[in-house]
Amino acid sequence: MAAKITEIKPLEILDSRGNPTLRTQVRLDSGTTGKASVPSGASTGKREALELRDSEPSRYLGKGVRKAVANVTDIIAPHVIGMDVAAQAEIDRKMLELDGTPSKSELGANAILSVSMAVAVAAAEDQGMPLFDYLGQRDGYMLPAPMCNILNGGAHADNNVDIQEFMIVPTGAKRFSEAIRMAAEVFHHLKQTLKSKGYNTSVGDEGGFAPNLKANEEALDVIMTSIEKAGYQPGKDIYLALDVAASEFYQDKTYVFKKSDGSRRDIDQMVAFYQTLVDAYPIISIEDGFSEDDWEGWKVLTQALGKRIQIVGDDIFVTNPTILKRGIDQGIGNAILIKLNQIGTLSETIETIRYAHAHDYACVISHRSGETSDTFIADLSVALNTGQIKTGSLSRSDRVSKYNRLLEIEALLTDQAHYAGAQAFSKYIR
Ligand code: 2PG
Ligand code: MG
Repeated sequence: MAAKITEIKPLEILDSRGNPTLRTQVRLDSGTTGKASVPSGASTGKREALELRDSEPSRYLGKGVRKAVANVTDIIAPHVIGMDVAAQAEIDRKMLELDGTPSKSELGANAILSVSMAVAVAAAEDQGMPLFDYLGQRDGYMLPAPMCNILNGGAHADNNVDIQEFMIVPTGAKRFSEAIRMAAEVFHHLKQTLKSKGYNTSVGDEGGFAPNLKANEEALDVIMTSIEKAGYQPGKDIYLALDVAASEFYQDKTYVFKKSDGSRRDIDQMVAFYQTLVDAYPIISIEDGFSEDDWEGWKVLTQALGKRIQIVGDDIFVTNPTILKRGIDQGIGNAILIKLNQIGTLSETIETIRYAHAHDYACVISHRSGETSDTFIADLSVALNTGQIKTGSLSRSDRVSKYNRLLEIEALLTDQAHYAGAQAFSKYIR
């Protein structure tokens, strides 16, 4: 018989940007405990579940989460204490009921998610199972291909680069540990390449470098050079991926490269811009190439490039099964970014992943730009066999903690740990 929940204790802690967030601990009658911390985004989608903040200007510039903490203690805990810890779906449903809003604005998605995740962690611990195995319950796991964001721009960096994330994907590795080594080597070579050009090598929110560059394309050039210097072949050993986060610079139905040269592009010009990039560089994935409010642009992009590359919806789908369904029906994208805190419970996150997979949409499990050392998403990516994870650069503990957890899982699984690598992108590798 599974253990019962006896105590739920939330705590206001700091995330990697120095903003408050929640860490919640769940205790069971067996004595076992489980903890989980909630991340926080900067380039958030409008339709994300609500992150409840106190808006008290004198505390943490209004970003405190004491209300969310109180909602866990005063509203969620009294109803969830006594429940069977293995009843994840029931517990999540109970919290949704207590909240009663579509956007989780009553209790806060941060409050709800901290409990939802901590319950799973405690349940796995109680059964003496690694979290991925408890969530996955299957034979045969796949280690995801990491999408490593080694150059930061957009809302994650104080530089003149409009595109938010420039990622490398070591598809040519044989094992996950080899993929991480290759990515880390490129990261170090990138530092030298930037230095040799007289550029700044301080890092942005996700641990990638954040230099001022001559143009967005120069980011791709310095990364290509660094891949080669590290001894790898771009477009064979390592591919490139972008998160444009275009919602951030969508103004009056056009896309304005406001951080660099101020140039404006309409839908056709944006598609042409991406086409040029995909022709010139080994790009296999573009996320949020168009705004969350520009479904027409998304359609045009999917028609133009959807057979050649992965087109990932983040802000547009916000991990929401209902919005994803609408997107799939309209032929928008061919993959979805998965962020637990965009939707606010583990059960709904898993529902979205299952729905995507059933419709042949790939899923990329993702961190947020504001993170903690929590490694839940590493286990989730293995449990659901998504084959892809995006969790930042090869520096800063908030980013590498997830990679390190995946290295641990690989070691734990020994020879059963199949690395997704090229297989995850087999439709697009040319
Ligand atoms: C994104 C994420 C993570 P943020 O846009 O994909 O990289 O950024 O958490 O700021 O939304
Ligand atoms: Mg994104």
